[in-house]
Amino acid sequence: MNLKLIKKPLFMGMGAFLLFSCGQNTTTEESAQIEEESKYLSKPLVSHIYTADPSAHVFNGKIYIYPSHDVESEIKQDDSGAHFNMRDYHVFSMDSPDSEPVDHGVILDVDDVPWAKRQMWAPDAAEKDGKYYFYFPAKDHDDIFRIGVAVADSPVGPFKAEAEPIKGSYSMDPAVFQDGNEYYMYWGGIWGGQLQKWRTGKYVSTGDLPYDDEPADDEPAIAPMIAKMSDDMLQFAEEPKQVLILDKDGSPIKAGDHERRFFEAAWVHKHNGKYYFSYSTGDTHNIAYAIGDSPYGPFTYEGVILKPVQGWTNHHSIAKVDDTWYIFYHDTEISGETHLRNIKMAEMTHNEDGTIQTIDPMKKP
Ligand code: FUB
Repeated sequence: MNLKLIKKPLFMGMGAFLLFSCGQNTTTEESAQIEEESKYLSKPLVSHIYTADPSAHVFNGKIYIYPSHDVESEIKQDDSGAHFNMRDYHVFSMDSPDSEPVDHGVILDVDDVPWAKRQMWAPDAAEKDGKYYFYFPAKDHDDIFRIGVAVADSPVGPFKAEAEPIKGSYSMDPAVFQDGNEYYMYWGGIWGGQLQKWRTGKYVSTGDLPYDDEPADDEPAIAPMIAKMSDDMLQFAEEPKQVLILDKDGSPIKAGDHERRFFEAAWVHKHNGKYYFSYSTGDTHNIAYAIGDSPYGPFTYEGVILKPVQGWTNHHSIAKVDDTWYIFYHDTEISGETHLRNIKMAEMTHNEDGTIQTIDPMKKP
């Protein structure tokens, strides 16, 4: 995340338009209310705490959402997202897409993770043989992002963290995808997520700015990572590999192509035998997607699933509930502050040809 580039609120000009278009009988206050009510596609799912980066899964017929827990802290905003200074996680369940989410409370705190120091960022969870695995990134005591795992007998915890992060893990935004009996972790994020500092296979930081270690604009963009999980779900079962995102002509998307290159927030879902790799484009604020024939890719860039939300970050997950696909995402409707977000959900539709209909989060259907 680049926090210098905090986006201006979207649709700033819309109020003026409504004032003119609502006619003489509409007061300024009423117009403002109409604007407020009409500008978001969905309403916040949770409002008693700030929540972001929702990873949703259906376990035993129920929806479980594992979000980040945004908090105000004394840490100043910087270019690496230091003020996203989260320290614990809650889990939420929903009986159906229309029901109110139930908060099951704190499932993991930074103080319960020996290797972690700060910044509990976007997590994910998986179920295998009746056990639940909660994957989370945090900065270690050297301020390097690692990915940890905590285990529970129930989707709502209590989760017990392993004493060490996953061996060979780095960067952030883990997402675990189940394909039959196999589980794969995707991860990574550039700038504040540090992925660009691992280009040599080791952590190398040549400057203070998050973009100092990026490739040149005409070089291939930094790729997200994948590794199959071990049988016990606690380690990688193989050397991590890069996930290639290609243009339609088969060439890798370039680092300078900010509209389409991978930034953070990897997610994979499978539909009609195809694998869909979706991700945030970061400073251009879209959730984009690419399609492939294997969990390893390569994936060919296809388009945008979710247009920019209100707030700098855009981060999502995708889950099928009964026969309907949903996208879970966040914005800053409640706080107006980029680091104090609230989770939302909306229906998502695959077209007959396998493409996905673009969703505008700032527009009522
Ligand atoms: O919530 C902290 C970070 O913001 C996440 O890890 C990123 O994906 C972005 O949403």
